[in-house]
Order: sequence, then structure tokens, then C-alpha cells
Amino acid sequence: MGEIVYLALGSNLGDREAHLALARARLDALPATRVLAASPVEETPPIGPAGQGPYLNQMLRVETTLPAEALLDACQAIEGEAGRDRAASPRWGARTLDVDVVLYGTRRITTPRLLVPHPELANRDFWQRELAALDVDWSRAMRDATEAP
Ligand code: A4P
Ligand code: MG
Repeated sequence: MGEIVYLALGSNLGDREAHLALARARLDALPATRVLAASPVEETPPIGPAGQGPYLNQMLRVETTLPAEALLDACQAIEGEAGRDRAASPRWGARTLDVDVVLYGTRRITTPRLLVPHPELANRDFWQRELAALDVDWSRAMRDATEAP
């Protein structure tokens, strides 16, 4: 029995559908990790610097026994496999693939590498819609998240 985790996928460069599909497949193939459900894919206007195209976004429900930072490492490796060049892209700039940890069980995580629940959850209506499509009450999940003892 692992943790139930919600991961947000985003892509606004290249073959966006293919990048989301790659992410779903690679996440499902991680050790002790299963993709249990996926929200509909939706196209969203870009948040961030001007001059970038629309995103495809999708939320995944995943069960994993990977600790949160190991899961983040895996997400970043998958971004790299999709051709994400972190150095070339400014914060919130265009990217082939972004995989963000939105919720990790009922945990609140505050480390130099990881803020969970993702601080932008309150501001991103598309994540809120996608979580609702997976039967998650985002505001309650944000409120109820607690530091591990
Ligand atoms: N990091 C901290 N907390 C987390 C977390 N919960 N999940 C750290 C993932 N990463 C987390 O991320 C920078 C650092 O954030 C990571 O090294 C990790 O240690 P990054 O992916 O390199 O940079 P970024 O994505 O440009 O920055 P950031 O702040 O993560 O941005 P977001 O929130 O990922 O936003 N517009 C639309 N329509 N749809 C989108 O999906 N996404 C973004 C990126 C901007 N505009 C968008 C969308
Ligand atoms: Mg990110």
C-alpha cells in the first residue's frame, strides 16, 4: 500500500499529446508505482512570460511507495527524456514536459526542493477542475495536509 499522489502534466512545445503519453507510460513503469486514473486532457492559455503557446494539461492519480523526493527525481528524469531543457527555459517558460507533484497523500512537505501541496494549486483553475474530475476536493486537500511527525 503506497501513498496516493496527484501529478500534474503540462506541455506546450512540440508534440504535446505525445509528451503527455510518454509521461503516463514512464510513470506507470516506475518501481512500485501505478497510474490509477487520469483526468481529461485540456488545453489552457499559458501562465507566464508572453510569446508561448497554449498548454495541454492533465492530472494523474498515482499510487507509489517512492518517497516524495525520489518521486520528484523520477519526474525530472522523465521531463529530461521528453527533451526538457531546464537551463534554456525561464521560470514558467515554454516546455516540452512539466511534471509537478500537486498532492502527496495527506502530507505537507516544505523542503528546499519540494513544496507540497503545490503552492500554485489555489491559483490554477485547470488543476482544480482536473482534480474535481478525479473526485478530489482541492481546497479540502490543501487545508487538511499536515507535516509528517
Ligand atoms: N519544486 C518545488 N515544489 C515542487 C513540486 N510540488 N513539484 C521545485 C515539482 N517541483 C517542485 O521547477 C523548479 C523547481 O521547483 C524544481 O527543481 C523543484 O525542486 P522547474 O520545473 O524546473 O521550473 P518551472 O516549472 O519553470 O517552475 P515552477 O515554479 O515549478 O513552475 P510550475 O508551477 O511548474 O509552472 N501554464 C499553463 N496553462 N499550464 C501549465 O501547466 N505550467 C507552468 C510551470 C507555467 N505556466 C503554465 C503551466
Ligand atoms: Mg515544474
